Amino acid sequence: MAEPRIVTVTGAAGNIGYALLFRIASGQVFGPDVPVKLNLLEITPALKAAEGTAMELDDCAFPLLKGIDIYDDANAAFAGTNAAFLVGARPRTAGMERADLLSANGGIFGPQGKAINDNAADDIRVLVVGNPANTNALIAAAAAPDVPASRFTAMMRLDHNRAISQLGHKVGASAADIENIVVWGNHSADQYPDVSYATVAGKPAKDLVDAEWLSSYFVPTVAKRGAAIIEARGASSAASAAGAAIDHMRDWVQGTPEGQWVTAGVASDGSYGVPEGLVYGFPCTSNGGEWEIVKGLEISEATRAGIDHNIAALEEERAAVRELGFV
Ligand code: NAX
Repeated sequence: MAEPRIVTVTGAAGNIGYALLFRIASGQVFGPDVPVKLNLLEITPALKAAEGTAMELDDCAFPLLKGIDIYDDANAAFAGTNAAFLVGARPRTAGMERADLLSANGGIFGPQGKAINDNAADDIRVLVVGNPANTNALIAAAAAPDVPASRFTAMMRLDHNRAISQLGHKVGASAADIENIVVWGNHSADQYPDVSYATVAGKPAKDLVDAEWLSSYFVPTVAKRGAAIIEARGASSAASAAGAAIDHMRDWVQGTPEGQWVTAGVASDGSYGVPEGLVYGFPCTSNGGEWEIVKGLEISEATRAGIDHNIAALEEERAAVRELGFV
């Protein structure tokens, strides 16, 4: 059997952590032949709750799970880590200014980036889930100068999956029939879900839906789905977020299917006019363990406006955290 992969999950005692850890332990990221060891990172007051989750992981007797350790120290939690899911973050509370939110998260993702830089394995892959995910990934990457920026990614896959489902419901197709949708930009209400290149059972999606439905229903429904879930459940997306995190890391490690792309938040190389370095939702393929931005797509006027709107939003966030000294 292969050597165990060390997987660190931050915010392990939280909602998403509870939905995520069991799926990692069952082999859904690295495959059915690769054992895993889990490192759970939490803040000190949540260590006991993390212990409870670890007890339940134990009780599943997963054949691939080779150990669980719980930490409140980032350097220890990232020692030898091959894959990191950065889920724990400071949520926005009533009356909190945006600068305070960015500052509080910079205080989490900066030190975690440095701990990854100093302790993780050379093949470290990082997925930032905690919001504001794109900018938190930027902060973590900036604190890790010895790790290629391409190894720090942000989760746009939940938005991507939501877009697939909404299109599927509209045209009466299953998710498996839908390919090459993309959600450009930021994991926020600014995002631009785009069916320009999507196909449904091989047919162009654009021919199956009208522009009015796209602009007045599809785009806002996908972009505001997180709020709709909170309203319905009384709690934010957890299992679907964990599912998307699994999809992202699995495709990164094992590759995307031939001829298909997915959405990943990756550091821009300047493609589509997105300023270099911004962590931005792009159509991506993964081959040999590296994300690659799909190049050369024809960009419509509507898509251009969506891309530009997200550039402005993420530039603003970058300027704010630059002012705070995080990047
Ligand atoms: P919870 O509040 O249930 O859990 C968060 C956990 O993080 C808590 O147990 C807390 O103790 C821990 N934590 C806080 N600071 C930490 C630190 N410095 N080190 C380690 N652990 C720390 O939130 P949950 O519902 O699990 O959501 C987690 C994050 O995911 C939030 O920021 C949320 O906004 C974000 N989301 C991102 C999504 C995406 O698509 N990118 C979608 C789902 C979700 O909204």
